[in-house]
Amino acid sequence: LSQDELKKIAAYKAVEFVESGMVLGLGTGSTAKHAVDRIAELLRIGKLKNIVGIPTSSITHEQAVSLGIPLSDLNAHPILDLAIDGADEVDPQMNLVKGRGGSLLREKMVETASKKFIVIVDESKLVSHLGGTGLAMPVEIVPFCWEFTLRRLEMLFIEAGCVGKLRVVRESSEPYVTDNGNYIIDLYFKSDMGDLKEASDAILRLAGVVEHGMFLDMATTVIVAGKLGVFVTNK
Ligand code: DER
Repeated sequence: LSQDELKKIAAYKAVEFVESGMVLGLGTGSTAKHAVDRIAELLRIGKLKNIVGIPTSSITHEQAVSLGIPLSDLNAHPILDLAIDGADEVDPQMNLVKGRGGSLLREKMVETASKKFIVIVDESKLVSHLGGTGLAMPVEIVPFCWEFTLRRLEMLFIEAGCVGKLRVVRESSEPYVTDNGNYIIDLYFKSDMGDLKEASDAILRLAGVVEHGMFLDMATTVIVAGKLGVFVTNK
């Protein structure tokens, strides 16, 4: 089974937990895309009814519009029944790194507003601890004096050999701009970044930081698709 087939299996399993009448957070990324496709298919054949989708990015918004999924937003629906989304890393405590697709702010807003949050991954996303070597930890920052903020982020984790890189649009030096008009700094660690909650608080205390890609204690279910099958783990 290819990685994309595993992603599809995890996504379809998650959609089994969707009930008619739900207000749903629609995730972003190649795994969540399968879930949005599946929800639209079940709506089309009448197996699901009265679903309202709350997209976590403009790209998911466009996908849902093209598939005819009724959409709304957090202003109209400040509490959601369920959110389904992918992740870049999942640790044994179900803490996540998200944001390599650049949508971490709206994802975190939607997913913290959801009663339940199902994470869908293929087994390649499972890690022993977050922020492992070579894996980016995204931080959304304001564009104003971004180098100043990048340096301050590096200084926070100087013992962990942290290096920050401004995310640019593929094969260019143009800064990547999020749906919210912000930049993203990807942090790379040479050694363990330490206590995740402390790291999270330290990052968020920096003026100029908008949000980071650690989703701590948020997932209520993780669905992993791998060579041996698909596994559902509840918090
Ligand atoms: O950017 C994001 O947060 C995405 O959800 C990402 O974490 C997962 O993307 P993938 O399903 O394409 O691997």
